[in-house]
Amino acid sequence: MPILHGVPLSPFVRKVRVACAEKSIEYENKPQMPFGDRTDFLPISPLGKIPVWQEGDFTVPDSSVIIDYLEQTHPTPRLYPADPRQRATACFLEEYADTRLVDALSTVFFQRFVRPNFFKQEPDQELVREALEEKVPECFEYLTGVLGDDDYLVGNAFSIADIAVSSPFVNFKLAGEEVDAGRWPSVAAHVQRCWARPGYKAIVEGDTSG
Ligand SMILES: N[C@@H](CCC(=O)N[C@@H](CS)C(=O)NCC(=O)O)C(=O)O
Repeated sequence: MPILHGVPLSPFVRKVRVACAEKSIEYENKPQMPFGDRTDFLPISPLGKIPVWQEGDFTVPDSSVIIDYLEQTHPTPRLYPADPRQRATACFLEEYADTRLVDALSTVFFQRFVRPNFFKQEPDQELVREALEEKVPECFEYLTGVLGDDDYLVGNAFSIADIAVSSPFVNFKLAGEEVDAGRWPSVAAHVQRCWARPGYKAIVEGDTSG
């Protein structure tokens, strides 16, 4: 059986878990931590990051690369739009989510959840303030514009873009935050719509059950 290396709470590991749930791919999870001594892990993850996907001797790191690989090996249901322009848009939105959105949402998660629980350190409140007051609103305004009146981000069909965008909101929730539905109603509804999908629902419930 394939192995997914990486702690489940990572937004990048969760992307792969959701993709596997959508495609009904079975795997074993090995909860590799993303910090501390990773010497033994470096041979299969040259950047030292999680996740890594393993099938026997074959290993591949990086959530985006892994899901693209799984799309080739398990084409249905498709997670990438068939139309080349829509596919390009979906891949860019995945990149936006993996960088700008994860930075905004995971900063709050790291300060409020990881630092106290794993490092016995107090959160840096200035970093939390900057994220919540500056980075997060900028992201939510952008996503509001992309969504328009649609249910999903690209071609109004669930895709890799929706997986990548909705995943770090689980970490935001673990940090005690949620989208202000009064200010960004379409973003709030989009996250809930993604989380309600079969397979994704159990993942969110498991990750937030404490
Ligand atoms: N582009 C990578 C990013 C993965 C990533 O940054 N993972 C974090 C954990 S959430 C990590 O392993 N960080 C450890 C490090 O940067 O040294 C992907 O999509 O898989």
